[in-house]
Amino acid sequence: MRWSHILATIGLLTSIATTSVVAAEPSESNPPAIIPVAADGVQRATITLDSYSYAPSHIIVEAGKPVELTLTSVTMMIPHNFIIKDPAGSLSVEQDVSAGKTIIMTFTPAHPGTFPIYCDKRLWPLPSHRDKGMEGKLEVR
Ligand SMILES: [Cu+2]
Repeated sequence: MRWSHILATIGLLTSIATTSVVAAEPSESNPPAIIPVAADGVQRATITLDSYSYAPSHIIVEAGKPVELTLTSVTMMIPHNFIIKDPAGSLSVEQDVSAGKTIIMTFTPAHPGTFPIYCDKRLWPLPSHRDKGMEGKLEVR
């Protein structure tokens, strides 16, 4: 009797866990952030780096105007970086962000497109931070 009750409880907990995972999957953890163009023509945004995420993880900017990102790490120990690479070569950004530091960086995306943002740090032989979910995307319109 008791054993069957325990099994039923485990089954219930498992179904709750499964449900929450499924519910979280279809949408991104953060909605896309449309970065406004300031009066001086600069598109400014703040991105928080944690282990292992960027927030917001999906940012939308306009082509041909400078983007100024404030990268704030909220980790205690783990260093991260912020990489954007266009395989076609129109965009190449790479910035280290040490634990607990804030760094301001600027770049100007020349062409529209959607480019991956990721952290390629890894403690060998563990998976890279990107493999642990530390990635996002830059959408240039
Ligand atoms: Cu990282």
